[in-house]
Amino acid sequence: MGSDAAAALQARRRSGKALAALCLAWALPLAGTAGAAEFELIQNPSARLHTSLDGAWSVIPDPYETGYYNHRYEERADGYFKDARPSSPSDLVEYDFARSQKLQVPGDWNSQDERLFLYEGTVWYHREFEVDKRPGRRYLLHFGAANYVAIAYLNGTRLGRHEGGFTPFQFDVTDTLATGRNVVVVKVDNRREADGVPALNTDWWNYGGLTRPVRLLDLPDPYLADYALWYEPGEVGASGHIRGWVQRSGAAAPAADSDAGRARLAVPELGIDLSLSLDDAGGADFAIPASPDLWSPEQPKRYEVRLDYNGESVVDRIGFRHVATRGPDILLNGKSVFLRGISIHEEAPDRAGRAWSEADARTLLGWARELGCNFVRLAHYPHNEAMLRVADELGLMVWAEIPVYWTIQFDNPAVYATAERQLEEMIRRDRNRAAVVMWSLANETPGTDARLDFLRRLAGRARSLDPTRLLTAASDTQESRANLRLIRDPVAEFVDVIGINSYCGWYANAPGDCAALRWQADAGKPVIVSEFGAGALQGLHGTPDQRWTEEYQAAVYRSNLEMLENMPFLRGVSPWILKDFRSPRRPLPGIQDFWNRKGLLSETGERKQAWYLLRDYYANKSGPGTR
Ligand code: GCB
Repeated sequence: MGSDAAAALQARRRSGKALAALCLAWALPLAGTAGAAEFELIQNPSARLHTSLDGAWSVIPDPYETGYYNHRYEERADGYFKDARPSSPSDLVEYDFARSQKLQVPGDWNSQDERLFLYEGTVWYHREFEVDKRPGRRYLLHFGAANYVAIAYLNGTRLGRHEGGFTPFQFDVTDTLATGRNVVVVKVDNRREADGVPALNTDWWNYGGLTRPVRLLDLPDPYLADYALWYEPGEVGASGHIRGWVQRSGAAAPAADSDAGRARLAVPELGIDLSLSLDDAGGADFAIPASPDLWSPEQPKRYEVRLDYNGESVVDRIGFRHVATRGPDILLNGKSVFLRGISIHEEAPDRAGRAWSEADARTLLGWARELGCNFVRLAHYPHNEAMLRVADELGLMVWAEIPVYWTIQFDNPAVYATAERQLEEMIRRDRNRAAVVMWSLANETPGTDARLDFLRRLAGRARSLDPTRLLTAASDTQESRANLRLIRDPVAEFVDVIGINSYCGWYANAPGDCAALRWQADAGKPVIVSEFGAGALQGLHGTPDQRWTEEYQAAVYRSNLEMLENMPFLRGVSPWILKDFRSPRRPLPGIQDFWNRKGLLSETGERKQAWYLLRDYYANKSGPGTR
């Protein structure tokens, strides 16, 4: 979304808020004040008419960038690997996608070909598809994610470039698409760069490729580009409202006599059926008095929401709930909750590589439920959309985050722009998911002024895009004085919930020391221990002071869980981590073998002793509003 569009949305929200008090009849839609340009991300792409481009793609790994640069290493004007074919027997074309190796999309390349296991660089993806192009329609080529930089071409035309490995992007290909055979080529480059987000150093595998679904969307013109619905409680004794807005595509207003001037919103179970009149900029706001059954972990109620616009019907399932803080409390639907969580990386539960499917999400989040969780921290980047939708369904509150991780270049404006864009793409994709209760801006970032300015700006942007959720960041900035730990990160000034990563018993202190630690927090805001943990090789046994044994890990859990009782302001915990995950930082032979072993489960899902300790702790932590 361009800044005009964002400003328009904010303006619409402001106008909507002012008018909400006046809007007593649910049938009265609020007029917008938008001046929105075309949106860059379509809402709910899988619910649209589309052709899936998932399956086998031809690939050419290209470590020397032969397909992109000439021998002087300048960008080629035309891009070489665009599906050239020799036109005569004497022609020289030194590649042939048709006879090249195949990889599955969605999927990372590292886990599909041993030779690409540690590969970081460019892989060219190629696929042909047939289309029966219909006049008057708009076509979007939509990518769930590509790690890290993707440059896409359709039928030889460069569509554009996207940076950021975990968020969706799209290109309007209405003019480039042909009837009949089409060729899409995507250059995906997963090299880590000092000015990337994340930058050079992380503690997870740098899986490259087209890691999430690819779709060709077939849409009316204009189409319903975006929408948001959320619940706002009323004053005591008064009914709440379902609030929201819709936005069509296209800058120009459609002809006055066309159908495209109105949209219809229906939530049948709530008796809502509303005709919305779009303003000149294509938007409309609404505030509908309503008393839905509110979404919660105990009752993850979702309503079918149908939006009809210009001949298209988009169906979503949306939960309504409200989240806020009051002093050190996190309030869900007005009641204090304790977040019984676990951190999760986006790795497949039953095979190597990145998770992407609904089945993956069901297994991973099913494990979280078995552990007794009502909360998951989806670390350290936006996970695939299925994770959010399944969390909605299962009643798991979500901490969603962007990969502003460790030492990125906080003083580089281009890096800020990249981070902000990833934040925007995450929020735009997931803001209709009741499960998401907080957006996280960063993980363990060093305490400099540049970092503070950077995160403050990000917080402002997040709030302007979504004023309905909490903001957090995981920090490790704690002062230690003997057994006292002071939570003193200045980000507390502009986040709602303070995340603290603490590795007592693993990187510092002996396991038995943790229970004696005392904690002090001055901000008067809720605190979540967003990480603690220890490594263990599943099946390796010994004494509690022997590193890597299940007993050592269990000892760390035992004393940390006891320590949590010394934190009166604590409102949640998400230990590190559900399952062992791949990391190049973890080479110890026979133990790690490039796995971070802090999982409560092995990489194949076998439980370690600490799993049972955490499960029992959560089982005994009574009720949702525990504290
Ligand atoms: C941390 C990081 C996480 C690491 C973990 C570890 O503090 O936030 O990304 O994987 O520690 O295992 O060291």
